[in-house]
Amino acid sequence: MTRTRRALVTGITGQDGSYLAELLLAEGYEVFGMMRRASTESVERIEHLLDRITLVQADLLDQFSLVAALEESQPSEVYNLGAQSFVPTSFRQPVLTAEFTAVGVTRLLEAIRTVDPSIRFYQASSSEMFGRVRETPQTERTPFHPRSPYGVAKAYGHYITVNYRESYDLFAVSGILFNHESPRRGLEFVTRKISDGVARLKLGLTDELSLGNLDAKRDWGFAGDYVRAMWLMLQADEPEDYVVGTGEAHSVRNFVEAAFGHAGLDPEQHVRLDPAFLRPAEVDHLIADATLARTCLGWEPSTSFPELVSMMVDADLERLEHAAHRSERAPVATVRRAGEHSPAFEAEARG
Ligand code: NAP
Ligand code: G4F
Repeated sequence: MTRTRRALVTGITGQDGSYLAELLLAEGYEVFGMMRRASTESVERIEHLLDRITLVQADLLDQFSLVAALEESQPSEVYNLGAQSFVPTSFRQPVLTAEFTAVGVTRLLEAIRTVDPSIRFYQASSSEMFGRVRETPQTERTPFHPRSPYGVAKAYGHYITVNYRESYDLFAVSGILFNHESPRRGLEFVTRKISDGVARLKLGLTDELSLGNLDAKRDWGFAGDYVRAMWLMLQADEPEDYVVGTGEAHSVRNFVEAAFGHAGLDPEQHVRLDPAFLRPAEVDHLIADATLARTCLGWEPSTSFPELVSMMVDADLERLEHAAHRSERAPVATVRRAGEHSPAFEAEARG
């Protein structure tokens, strides 16, 4: 009799955690999700899965809680998606970002080494590590030049994963994933901020959308496609790191035009440039060469850029219309974060 495979997912409450949990359940896994303690639970993205997954309380800051989470769940696969993942916050809280996003990886790898070194480990590395890019497009061999404390922390997490693979023979791999989005994306990330803003404009809930650098280019895909790449990486015969992206780049301006166009709105009339949303150092242009993932894993993205934009705008329209019908106030995407508006930050942004 074959035993049900078990997976432990850190960051289960996040965008990717929710899609990965769905995929693992569909593949027949018993899914354990690691959640940190909070005074109010943030299970919105996994509410529909709560009767099919087991939540384990632990924190990437706490070594013993990680050991206990592994002992409790006894997984054969661990997906480390937990991180402080918002780049502007990493400029505001660089030390905490390093604790979660960098050293947290070592804590988890140490816990695996202690509890069960046969566990297969996936690390959520990021295209943000390429930063000021050394070549275009970026592959697994492109050198890193991170441009934010987040990117630096991810580079540490990436190399410690490689190091534990080489030192201790762990099946530990990194997926260098380019930006991936969905209707479940956090409201502060630019794509969701735009789709939410467009929906609010369309419904007459606001009359402007404030943004920063419209010239930055990203290789944007659909998160649902990308979690499949994570899973495929842990099913491979040999541990290997992979770049995952669509191979197409679009500017923030392109995203704005597509989203406004989809809703029949004119960006010229509503988009306001606010220097407070510029960053101390920017990543200008990311584009993936995912040849290795295509050839070795058979991975392909299934969602085009226009499909992604339409999906996100439609979902936000539906959500806000539904909320209006229930006479509820929906969360506002354009909340001003204290850190993005400090005098020093704004002065630097204005040059
Ligand atoms: P996300 O929506 O921001 O989710 C991050 C998750 O990490 C949340 O579940 C959060 O829990 C959890 N977390 C934060 N600090 C933690 C701690 N100290 N202990 C335990 N859990 C903690 O991010 P995502 O978009 O799903 O991304 C998943 C991972 O992929 C992240 O590591 C991100 O850096 C990386 N990545 C993302 C992209 C992308 O485009 N989305 C691209 C490349 C790499 P709470 O709910 O408690 O806050
Ligand atoms: O949506 P963003 O905040 O994502 P960013 O910085 O590319 O990071 C995301 O992708 C990484 C993968 O490369 C992940 F590792 C990371 O965890 C995260 O998921 O910003 C995208 C671009 C930036 O160039 C930013 O300057 O959009 C530009 N932008 C312009 N106006 C804005 C805004 N970004 C935000 N968040 N808000 C704005 O108003």
